[in-house]
Amino acid sequence: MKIGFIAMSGVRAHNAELTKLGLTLPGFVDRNKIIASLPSLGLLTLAGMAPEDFEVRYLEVPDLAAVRGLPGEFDAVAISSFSAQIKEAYELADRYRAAGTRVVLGGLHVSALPQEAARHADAVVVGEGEPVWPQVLADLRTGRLRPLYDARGADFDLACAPMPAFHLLDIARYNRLTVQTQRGCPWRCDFCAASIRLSPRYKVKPVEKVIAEIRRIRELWPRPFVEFADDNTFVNQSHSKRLLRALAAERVRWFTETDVSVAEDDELLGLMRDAGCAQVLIGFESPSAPALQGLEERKNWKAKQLDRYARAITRLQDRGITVNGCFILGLDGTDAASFDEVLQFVRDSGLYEVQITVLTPFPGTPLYRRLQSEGRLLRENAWELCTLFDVNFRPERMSVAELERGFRDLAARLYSAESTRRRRERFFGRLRQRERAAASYSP
Ligand code: B12
Repeated sequence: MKIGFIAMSGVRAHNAELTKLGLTLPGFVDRNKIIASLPSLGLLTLAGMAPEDFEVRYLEVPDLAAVRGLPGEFDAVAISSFSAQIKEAYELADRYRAAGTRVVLGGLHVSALPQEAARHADAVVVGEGEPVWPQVLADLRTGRLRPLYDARGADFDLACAPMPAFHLLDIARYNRLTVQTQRGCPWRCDFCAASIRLSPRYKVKPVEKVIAEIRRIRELWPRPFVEFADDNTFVNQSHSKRLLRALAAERVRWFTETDVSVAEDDELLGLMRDAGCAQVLIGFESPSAPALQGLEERKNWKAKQLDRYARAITRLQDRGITVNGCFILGLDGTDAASFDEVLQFVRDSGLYEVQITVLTPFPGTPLYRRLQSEGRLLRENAWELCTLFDVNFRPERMSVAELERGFRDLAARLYSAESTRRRRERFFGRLRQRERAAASYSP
């Protein structure tokens, strides 16, 4: 049986003006070029589980409008997409079903809205794919696919994680590859649409498995740059230290997502540097206290971290690890002054890299339900606006137009060639200074 694993891999912003801005600003282009070329780790993982008598192929569809008919012929296809491109995924699924190919849909969006997805699929997978995928394959073989495979509650043990089928990739097309070291997050931020929606419990992949994946990648690509497809890597500190010690021996450079607490532990920071950490992405969300209030629903954790932000950035960057600070515009409690506040914080803190996004009500999140119940969604089911750059809600203390304009202007100021150069120079200047000071210090 021939199975096609198809990743919808396009989309930056729905709004043409924003897309143009994204394509012309230097700081923006750098990050966009990097991340736009990541493969779907979810599909590669499932492809890695297929028994040998299945013929498997991986392909990406960045823009369905550019594809006439079908992108490839298969007995069955497994299609993965996030919300922003889900309507294209549904259209592709419809085309395949019309041609007699069986269609399986899964992923974050489909898990949030399985009934919507079921209108376009022979089978829908809800939750983590691994616990139910062997059954899906068995049922495909016997021609008795069930409409729904629900993995919620299965709580997949990452000690059983399969090796992703990296060999299916045309490696030359990518500038990074992803490896996942953990799923879930201890925090419950109301806007979060990442893996806590599939796997609420924080869990880690055994160190040996992570290293095995990196080694497999290195067989295909001797000096890769690895992006950990994690939500919050260093929560379990003793595990993190073991992972970092093992990574140090692999001599790879890598990027990951974590929270601000990482900067509290000197030993951890030293290990991160020695293990090849190039950059960490941290969701600061806002430099203003009212905006952080209530964002994290379990312990109001985010609101309690604001005082640590500047120090955390300095402590990480002083070890040569750049920080990519993320800020959300349009949060409740913020008004038109918030754009300047972000700009000021970025300048004062010396952040090397910055990412701004618009508050986005993704389906399946508490934020979505809240905005819906408050009548603040601009359009229902407008999933194509789930890009993190398009506005689809009524902000609390500014108009939609103010948010859109403020976001565009802030992007222009943050990502101009001049601002980007200044941030880089400041980081490298300080690093050189510290290296000189360390070299001249003789105890
Ligand atoms: C790497 C990444 C990318 C890569 C790779 C995307 C890809 N094709 O997989 C790139 C850079 C291309 C990308 C693009 C975008 N991304 Co992105 N990305 C991530 C990131 C960092 C990791 C995702 C990952 O690899 N997870 C690990 C894998 C193993 O998990 P998984 O994909 O969920 O797969 C599991 C299950 O979902 C399931 N499964 C998945 N697909 C399928 C399919 C079938 C058939 C089955 C059975 C099961 C199944 O099985 C898998 C194993 O359990 C997350 C943030 C995060 N930290 O998680 C954001 C994230 C997924 N991205 C997000 C967004 C918004 C985008 C963009 C819209 C950005 C933009 N403006 O262009 C685009 C959308 C692309 C699209 N086609 O819709 C949001 C999505 C939220 C949502 N619900 O839609 C996230 C959560 C980030 C956030 N800030 O909220 N992204």
